[in-house]
Amino acid sequence: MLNRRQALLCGASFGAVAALPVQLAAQTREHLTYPPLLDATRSQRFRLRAQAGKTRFNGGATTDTLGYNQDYLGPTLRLMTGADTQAEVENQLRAPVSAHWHGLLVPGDVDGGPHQAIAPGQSWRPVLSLDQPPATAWYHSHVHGTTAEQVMFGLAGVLHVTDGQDDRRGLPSAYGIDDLTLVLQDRQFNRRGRMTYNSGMHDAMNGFLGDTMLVNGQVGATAAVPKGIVRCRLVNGSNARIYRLSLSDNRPMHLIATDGGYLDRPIALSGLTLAPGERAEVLIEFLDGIDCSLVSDNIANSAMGGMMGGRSGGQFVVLPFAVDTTLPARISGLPESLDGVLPILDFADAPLRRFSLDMSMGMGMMMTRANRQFSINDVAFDETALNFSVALNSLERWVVQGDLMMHPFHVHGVRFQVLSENGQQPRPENRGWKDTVLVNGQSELAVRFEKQASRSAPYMYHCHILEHEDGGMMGQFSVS
Ligand SMILES: [Cu+2]
Repeated sequence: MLNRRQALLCGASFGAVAALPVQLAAQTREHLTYPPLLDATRSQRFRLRAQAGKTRFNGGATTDTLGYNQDYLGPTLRLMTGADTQAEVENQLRAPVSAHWHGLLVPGDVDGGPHQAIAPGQSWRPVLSLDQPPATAWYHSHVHGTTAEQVMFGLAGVLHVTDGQDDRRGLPSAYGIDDLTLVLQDRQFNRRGRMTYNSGMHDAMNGFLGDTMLVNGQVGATAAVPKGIVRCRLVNGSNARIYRLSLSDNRPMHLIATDGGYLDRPIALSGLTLAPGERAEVLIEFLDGIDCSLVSDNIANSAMGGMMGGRSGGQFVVLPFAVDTTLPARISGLPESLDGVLPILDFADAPLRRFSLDMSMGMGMMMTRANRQFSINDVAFDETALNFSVALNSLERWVVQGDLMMHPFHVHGVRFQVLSENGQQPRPENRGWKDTVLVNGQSELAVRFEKQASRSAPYMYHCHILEHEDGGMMGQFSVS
């Protein structure tokens, strides 16, 4: 017999779950689909076209959306490491867009940040030379001031960096069968089913939280999985929502990769936290043929400690899994080891740099959107001003402090190790290579600068709550 928790989570009743997102009550049994796979490992070239689209979510009205090559979101790009790939990004929209390769270790001039905005009607042709370990990365528009809105309406997609060796590693690699790409986003719809996003005071301050869960742009879908080991590449593509993920029957999730790629061996976790911009790859066992759901705690993360209506508590279903014995179960055992390498970095002599992610709580900010005060070390983002420079191939120790609420801190073009969180050993999900870390108090990072970024094409560091980023919680640095 199901216990109460299982009954609530497995769809028997949602009425008693007093948690957002609420629209999960409208759950259907539609099959989850996956973004089209754009495999550029052989051709070593791909094209993206930023375009306007129309999408019908959850049987509601058709709503205006944005996408790369499609109506909402973009294809999953598979890129070979150790190779050069010719990209082309065309902008068919009436506003500038970009394609930032979040998690690719590429130089500043091809990073796709605010300095590589593509004007309407124009194309951008960067060459992406990859020499990093296999990883799940993603891409999204990153034009300063419109990032939150453009990502909200769909300008994002997933990147798989591969070396073609996953079969040797014993890892699931059949796209959409046992290797599942899952883009987690929360959104809001009006009564007619149109996606709404009006970044009012509350959203501007705390970041947008929607009441409807989307996976790969779908509401209420169920993922069919084989009766074996399934790999989930979890991408938090939400503007601001932090997920605390677990499985409804408490079976473990085996963490195999963080932002920067594989760990040295799987770590069995009962749950993991995934903040905006972060990725995690987990293996889930369905060998017993029993269904379960990916669920999340409801986390409010409000600057006003819940006074503004953001309530934490409860759980909601992110994605139900249904075992389908007709699907090929290729992998039936967990790998004992992986080949991810996390070197012990000698940072004793590394320069120390401090960052404070600041939110002004003055009345000015409360009154108007124009007076929002987001900054890092009291300096709001200025596209014309370089904040600092670092030496190529150097290592620095960064201490990042968050103001008032939790902030996911992302650095372009680098990878880092989390040395400590509030003086403690980092959480298990932060023990691999990272490019984004949720700062809840203070985090200490060892940052390695392996690629060049000139003064005219610098790297960004910013809060990945997109409303905070657009509001100025961002800076830029060069590497030379
Ligand atoms: Cu923030």
